Amino acid sequence: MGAKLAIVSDKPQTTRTRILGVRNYPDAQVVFLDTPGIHRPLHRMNVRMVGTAIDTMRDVDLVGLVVDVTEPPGKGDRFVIDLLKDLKAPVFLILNKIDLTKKSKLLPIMDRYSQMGTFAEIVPVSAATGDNVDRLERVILDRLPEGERLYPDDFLTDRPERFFAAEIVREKLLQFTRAEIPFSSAVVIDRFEEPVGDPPLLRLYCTIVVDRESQKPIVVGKGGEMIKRIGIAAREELEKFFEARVFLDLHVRVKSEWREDDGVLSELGMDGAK
Ligand SMILES: Nc1nc2c(ncn2[C@@H]2O[C@H](COP(=O)(O)OP(=O)(O)OP(=O)(O)O)[C@@H](O)[C@H]2O)c(=O)[nH]1
Ligand SMILES: [Mg+2]
Repeated sequence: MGAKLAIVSDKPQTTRTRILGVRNYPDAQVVFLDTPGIHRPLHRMNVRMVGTAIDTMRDVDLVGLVVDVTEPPGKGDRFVIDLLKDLKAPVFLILNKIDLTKKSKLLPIMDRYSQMGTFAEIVPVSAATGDNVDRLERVILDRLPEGERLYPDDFLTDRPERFFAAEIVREKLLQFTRAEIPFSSAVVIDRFEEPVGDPPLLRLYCTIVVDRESQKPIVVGKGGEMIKRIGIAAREELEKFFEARVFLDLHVRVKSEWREDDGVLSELGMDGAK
């Protein structure tokens, strides 16, 4: 997209909502929709996440299934590929992380996937290095239906600024914590004060929500060490994203069973199946 719209982490189920990004080409416009991954839902939150993914794939002109080329296809992949069989839209298989694998390993992997389903294209890429991403873009453009552009030229995303602010804080929380914390926490923006002054200063008041009392001291850390670390890393990235100085106020609050709470989930932008 030319901008970072989706946070990244080494833990599964990082993306919780549908994120729209628009990319313009000289003679085309592509609206990319990133969704949560399809997984076995253990909480109401995860039911909504999977619902978002399934709704989105029924709604688009083309589906890109992104898989990790370093892991052999398993039961989960088979489940998703079977779901995709009912779609009218063409499905591309995107074999990601080719920077981590030998070229000679690619063909056998492609074969295995081809036996599991029908793909309009199979495209190996590296999201990390950008290798072959231009080819992926070209084959996407080749398959898209003709039509008017859906968004103005300067439109980048449908998500508001406070969504990205919360996601950037959550990315650092995911980066520095382990075990159950990444899965059982969320970030809420309590107040977002537009940048004022010269140089501009953005004031952000955030709450990190955890599921249980015992998780609070983990996120706060000894003598507040952990929350400070999260705050420093988040502020650095927020300043780049918003091109402003940032004042960041972080709190931790326990809200038990928040992943089962429809009100909280909607507030967090997890609409689920509509
Ligand atoms: N080496 C390598 N690592 C990558 C590549 N693409 C993604 N990763 C890593 O893979 C991990 C997962 O990346 P995400 O962007 O969070 O993956 P996702 O598919 O969006 O996953 P969820 O949002 O959790 O459903 C992160 O640690 C990334 O740094 C790649 O091309 N090469
Ligand atoms: Mg993601």
